[in-house]
Amino acid sequence: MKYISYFLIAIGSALLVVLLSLSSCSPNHQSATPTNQQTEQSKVSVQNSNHTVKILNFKYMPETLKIGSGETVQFVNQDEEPHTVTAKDGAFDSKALDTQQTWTHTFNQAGTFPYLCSIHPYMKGTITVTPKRNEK
Ligand SMILES: [Cu+2]
Repeated sequence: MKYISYFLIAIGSALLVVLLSLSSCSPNHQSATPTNQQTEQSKVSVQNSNHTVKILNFKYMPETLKIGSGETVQFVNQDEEPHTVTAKDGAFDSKALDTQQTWTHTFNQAGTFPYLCSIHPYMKGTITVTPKRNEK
């Protein structure tokens, strides 16, 4: 009787080892996202994003954002649906962002930049970029 239980334990642990090694061999699903190109930065001062726009419940939050030129905005998709951040004039396009995916863009030019989600075009937002004091 003693030997049988040892035997069973041995079989059990062997099975466990096999299962563990199988699960660790599962293909990795990491999406290979190409690094986002940012508009060429003339300044070295800005590295981190200065502002964050959340995308939640099919809305950009905040919908309108005022920033200084040279500043960076990080967009975070917190919906279960994919969304994009696409300039109306085509100046920038995040392409589809999956859940929790982020996209950052540096706005070096002053102006008003309306954007929308190319998947859900009723989603709209605006970035207003004001020139820096020491500019021109
Ligand atoms: Cu969308």
